[in-house]
Amino acid sequence: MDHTLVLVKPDGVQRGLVGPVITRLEQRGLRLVAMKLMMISRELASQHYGVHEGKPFYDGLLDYITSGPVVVMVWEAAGAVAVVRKAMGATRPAEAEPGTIRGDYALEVGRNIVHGSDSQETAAFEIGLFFSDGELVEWGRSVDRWVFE
Ligand code: ABT
Ligand code: MG
Repeated sequence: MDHTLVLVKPDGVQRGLVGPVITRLEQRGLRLVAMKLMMISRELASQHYGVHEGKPFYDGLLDYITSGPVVVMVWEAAGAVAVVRKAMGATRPAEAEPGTIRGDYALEVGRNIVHGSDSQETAAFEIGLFFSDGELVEWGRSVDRWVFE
């Protein structure tokens, strides 16, 4: 099944939104396969946001993502990348639909609570940045047959 990397960013952790983010993804039916709380180093941040290097918002983006602890997770489902992107809502929270994480909890692009990988290739790259293979837990839930076809 497909995997995607989800971060609860420093603002989400500071605001006590780790629980709500996890609850939404859990209740949707995705399966959690890895999770940790950590500080992101400037080095790791520059790898994670390497595609944005040179853009005007790049330095501020690194300041933001390294400004406090984050919760990093890998979630599993068929089509996990797209499912999570939709659940997060638009990058600019002012444009995010109500009912999405950003649409319910955020207002500004530089305080948008969560990150989710934007393609399967990006997901594989980002998961490799944050986790070793041995940290991904393969497990089943008794409810899986009622969630996954
Ligand atoms: P991330 O989950 O952080 O990657 O956000 P998302 O994939 O929704 O948006 P992208 B396009 O990857 O932007 C990465 C971060 O850069 C910030 N940003 C982006 C700006 O501040 N101004 C901009 O004009 C753009 C395009 C917002 C994104 N996340 N944060 N913080
Ligand atoms: Mg992105």
